Amino acid sequence: MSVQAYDENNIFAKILKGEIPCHKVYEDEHTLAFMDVMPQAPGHLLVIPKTGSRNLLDADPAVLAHVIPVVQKLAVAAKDAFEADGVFIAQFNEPAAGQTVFHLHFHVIPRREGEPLKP
Ligand code: D5M
Repeated sequence: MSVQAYDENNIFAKILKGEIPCHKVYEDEHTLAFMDVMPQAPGHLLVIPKTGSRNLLDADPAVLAHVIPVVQKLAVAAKDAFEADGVFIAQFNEPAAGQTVFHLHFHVIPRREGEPLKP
């Protein structure tokens, strides 16, 4: 299976380079998290590695080892901060699966009982 080459000019790469702004909520040596500009529910944030991979299919497992604990930490924090009942974690790979920005990212979406996701 082959995955297309990483495009250094994707929008999240530009956020990492400081070329466009973001509403940052967390940063460490390997990871950045910021609010999604098209939130599907209050508190919807994105967690990305600082190294470039197109998606999960070409990601280095060593990078994932840094990113996944941050996803967990921010899921707990967002659930508390937004007084949610649960947290939806989503991650899309390639256009056929709904991916629109081609830098690996994890959606962290606090969910409340009975509250539908916005499209
Ligand atoms: O969805 C990509 C997600 O990235 C989508 O929820 C919108 C969000 N997005 C796009 N541009 C920005 C900027 N500049 N800041 C914050 N969030 C952004 P996917 O379908 O998973 O590829």
